[in-house]
Amino acid sequence: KKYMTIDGIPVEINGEKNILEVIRKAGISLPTFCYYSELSIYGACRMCMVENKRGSLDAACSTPPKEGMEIWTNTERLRKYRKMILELLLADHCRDCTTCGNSGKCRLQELAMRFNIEDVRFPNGAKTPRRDESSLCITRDHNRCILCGDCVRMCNEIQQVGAIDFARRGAKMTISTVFDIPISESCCVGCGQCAAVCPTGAIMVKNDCDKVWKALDEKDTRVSVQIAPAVRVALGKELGIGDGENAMGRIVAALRRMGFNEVFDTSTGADLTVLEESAEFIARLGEGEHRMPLFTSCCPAWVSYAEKNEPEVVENLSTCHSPMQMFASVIKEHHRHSSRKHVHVAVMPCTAKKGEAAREEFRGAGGPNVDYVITTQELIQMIKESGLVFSELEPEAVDMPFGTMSGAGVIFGVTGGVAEAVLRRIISNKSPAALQSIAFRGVRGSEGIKEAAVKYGEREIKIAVVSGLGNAREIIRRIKDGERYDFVEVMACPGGCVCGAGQPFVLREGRESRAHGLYSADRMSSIKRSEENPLMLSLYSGVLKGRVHDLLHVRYSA
Ligand code: HC1
Ligand code: SF4
Repeated sequence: KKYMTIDGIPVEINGEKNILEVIRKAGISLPTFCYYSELSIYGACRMCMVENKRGSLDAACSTPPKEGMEIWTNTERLRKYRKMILELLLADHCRDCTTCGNSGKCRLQELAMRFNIEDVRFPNGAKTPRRDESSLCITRDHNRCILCGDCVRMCNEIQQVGAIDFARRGAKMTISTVFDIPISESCCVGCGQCAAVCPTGAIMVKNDCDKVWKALDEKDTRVSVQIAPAVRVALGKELGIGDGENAMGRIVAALRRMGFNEVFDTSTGADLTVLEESAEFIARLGEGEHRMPLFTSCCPAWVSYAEKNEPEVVENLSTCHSPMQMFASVIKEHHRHSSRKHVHVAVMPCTAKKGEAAREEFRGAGGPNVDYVITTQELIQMIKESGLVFSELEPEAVDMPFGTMSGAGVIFGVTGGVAEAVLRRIISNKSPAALQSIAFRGVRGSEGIKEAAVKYGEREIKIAVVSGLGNAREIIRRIKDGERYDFVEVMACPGGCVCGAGQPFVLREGRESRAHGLYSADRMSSIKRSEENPLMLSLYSGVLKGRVHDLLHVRYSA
């Protein structure tokens, strides 16, 4: 065993890449702006400096631990140093905390409080406000940027989209799109992962709460809402329950108290997607190798990525609407002849869904099928604004007649869930043991690329499950190099929708409890397979009769 000494206490070194991880393991919350274990080390913010026994300073994030090393994390010199960094950052910052959408979640604000910054000794040199509101998914404000580079590394290393980068030098340095064009005109796909890691309010999720309140305030308007699978397991930390705990019943109760007239579960739409996508998959298998693989298309950031960067795969995208859009088509059709105005809202873990809702393909005669998308974070804000004490709400069920869903629809929210749901549908053995064996074929788990093989008749179906757009790029490279897959599930956010950028941010460890929350919801569900959802039959013989293609399918083109 190897040990180093932190503030006079020996701490074991156990494979940690840097002393920051050893220090945090020892229970000391060393401050950082630019360190994420999943991103490369940038070492720019210098907040994690520690003093070594020779009296010099090292950045903990970029110093590997060594046997016998002695460091101090909280000396007079370090406290002064950290305060100075914070003051310099604040000197160049707009400091409009009370009206900033990130107030209460901002790390600069948190550390300024923690280090008791009561005054800034330097003149305020904040840049003139320069906002980019062009995207439907994210907003950017250069005035709040501290140049930590977290967004740049997320977009370039994990998502491999490359929409933003550092530009200019010295005091003029900024984060920019190519030629500083509006972000909506860049190759950005709206995944929002840059906003998820931004420690300040420089990149935030677009906020549409006011539009939803306005609809709720209109006297004669029917406002219906659907709740995505992943939302139910992510409200925890912010609303006083455990992260990963299934809060669906309480969310339904909260939405009703806010004034929503009808409350539904997107998992019902997911059951429709499973039925349509399984049929499409089997039909394509019959058409031969050249039609494979089938790529899922329920993740809008992935669809946008394929359209912008991988046009050759676009014709292999499933023609199925996403569950959100399938459900919206059904509910809008259901109320089409009513004289009452109908506004449909979707609560999603995802920022890119705001862009999906606005696509031409998903407009009906009276406008978009989903009028507004709000993220989990916006839902939390609306619950807080309502004054509802979430943890004290009594859980309620969603509304009929669209109120049944299967466990297969619920697990859509975690990476591998779509593939598992489709397998449940197509495999002929419907025994509980077969269900179990699908779960252990390799589709579960938080790895970015998973592979599974399943027998279908005489044929072996090869499946890839991918989360994170960088991994999607890797799978496409493998396919171009001759690797054969039949079905590829892609979710743009690492871990799937449970880690969507619209959710309260969690580090890698948090993903497990959210995934676990959805798998237990599936276990508790009395309907396990989409085709066993009794609602499906009545939809196909009712609202969808003769309209399946029109209401549930779309042709994407590059
Ligand atoms: Fe998702 Fe989906 S699972 S895309 O991740 O297919 O956002 O939760 O709602 O539409 O069901 C997101 C989640 C969500 C759709 C479904
Ligand atoms: Fe990059 Fe996604 Fe942010 Fe767009 S939303 S800049 S693609 S990380």
